[in-house]
Amino acid sequence: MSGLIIWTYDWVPKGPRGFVRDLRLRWACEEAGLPYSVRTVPFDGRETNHLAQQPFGQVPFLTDGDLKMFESGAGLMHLARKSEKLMPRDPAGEAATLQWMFAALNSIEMVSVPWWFLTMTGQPDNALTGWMGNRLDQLEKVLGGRQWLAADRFTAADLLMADVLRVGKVRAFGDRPATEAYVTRVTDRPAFKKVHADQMAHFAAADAKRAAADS
Ligand SMILES: N[C@@H](CCC(=O)N[C@@H](CS)C(=O)NCC(=O)O)C(=O)O
Repeated sequence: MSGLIIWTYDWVPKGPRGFVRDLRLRWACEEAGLPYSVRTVPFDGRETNHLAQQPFGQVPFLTDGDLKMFESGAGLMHLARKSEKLMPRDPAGEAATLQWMFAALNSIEMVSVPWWFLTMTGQPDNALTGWMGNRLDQLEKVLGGRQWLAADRFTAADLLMADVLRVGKVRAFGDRPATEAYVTRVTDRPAFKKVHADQMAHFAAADAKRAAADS
């Protein structure tokens, strides 16, 4: 298969629309001006139907010619290597970008996703609330002193961090003005708006296809 292909589900329920992580890869391609296409695997039967591409039955995964990758963070690193717009080429800028990409996934999302899950399942004051608050407070201090996480300009680290932080429940948890301004700044970028609309349109088209098949 030639060219960059971002794989996502053919359909998802309304709740996760706009947040399915193929958006991270679409967004990076748009920022970098990398041509890509989007293809799908079935949502129904995901537990078993594409384990060769993504061993947990999830999306996204990426193909680039003969190369195949799963994990949105790994896919983002792959794209960041292709474009200086996503990651500076000087060693210090690259190191700063990589460390903040890992921080987004391994220090913030690692807490925020289980915390979000517990709050969504009727446990707003759960065992992770203190941990979550601490992490967000620490990040608020960082973001109070800078516009961007790395290299004094937008990088893939901001794309990933803002994507982790833009979840409604996370934004509404406490008052952190620097973080809120940061999320707004990053998600105001035209590339984000485009890929968000594209993902919503993708799943709306899937609804229409399902409705036509049922009628
Ligand atoms: N760590 C993975 C997480 C992927 C993930 O959670 N994907 C969600 C969609 S955003 C999914 O496929 N959920 C369906 C499932 O887990 O069955 C990554 O960043 O790629």
